[in-house]
Amino acid sequence: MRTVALYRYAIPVETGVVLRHRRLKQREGLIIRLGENGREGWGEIAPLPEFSQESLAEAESQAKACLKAWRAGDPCQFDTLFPSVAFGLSFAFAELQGELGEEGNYRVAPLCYGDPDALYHKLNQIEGEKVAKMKVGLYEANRDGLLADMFLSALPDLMLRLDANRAWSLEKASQFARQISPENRHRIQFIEEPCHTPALSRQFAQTHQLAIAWDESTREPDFCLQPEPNLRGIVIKPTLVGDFAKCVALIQQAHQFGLTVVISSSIESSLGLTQLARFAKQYTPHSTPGLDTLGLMTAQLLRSWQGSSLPLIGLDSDALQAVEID
Ligand code: OSB
Ligand code: MG
Repeated sequence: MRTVALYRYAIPVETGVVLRHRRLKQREGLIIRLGENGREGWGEIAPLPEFSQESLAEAESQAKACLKAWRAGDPCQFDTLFPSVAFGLSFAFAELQGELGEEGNYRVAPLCYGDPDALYHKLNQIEGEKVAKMKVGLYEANRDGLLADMFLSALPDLMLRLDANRAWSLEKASQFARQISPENRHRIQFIEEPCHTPALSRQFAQTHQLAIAWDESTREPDFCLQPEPNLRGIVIKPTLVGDFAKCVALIQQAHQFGLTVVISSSIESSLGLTQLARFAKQYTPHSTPGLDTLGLMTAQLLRSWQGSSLPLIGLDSDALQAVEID
């Protein structure tokens, strides 16, 4: 017999979490539970405002229809679903079928904001590859460049990932690049989407001999992954990309081209984040995932992230409400 359950959650986030044009007050999403033959599979469906095309209400009605159909014995066609729904359902199936490993990659690339001392302490707690991530493009490009160069000079074993989210013109990107000392350049692992368009990002990378990575580009309808000069890797956010098999295919293609793949967060709750850590352990074991977003939340949901002391919301909490499916 097949059983299904659906829950809606809302978790307050730390003040000041800004997504593109809006300030996030709480993270909202859905949790699904599938049961069959004494086994369970859980999944999270949480469209990210400003990033996902679908709303939570749209995702919810699609999820309900899928859950009903599956309970009645029908298979699920992921390629017709919203990415967030495909992610949540397919990861729940993967758990149910034992296809998602138990062990997770909980190493993080800590997000750094401007205080080298704070980063120094975080990095000293990290074993293995010391890699941090810095958002750029929000302030003056010269300032971003000076700051990145300072981090690299202060911490000689630091590798830095930068993320510009397509914020720069070629001129702004060049201002940034000119602040990076030649001897520090090779420790910039990559800059995610430096310029307004992929073509400008390519031109920038070529001119300044800096490595880049695709993030937004991987989700464009006509995206076709190709090896190219200065392209070091791709970022995969499964909530925005889609189902398990689709993500695996993209990873395998990237690995064939020798590219680094970073499994990354769309600010899921700890339930989704721990699944992403397990997915990363399984398919990108040599790459530090981009999952350092639990700190934006005030609580964890149902499952605990290794080492986190945030309170855990259980099924009995008001923050989690059962949704009728029929
Ligand atoms: O800009 O890559 C982004 C999270 C949500 C939405 C967009 C982004 C992010 C992150 C996640 O940066 C953390 C990471 O990728 O390291
Ligand atoms: Mg990015």
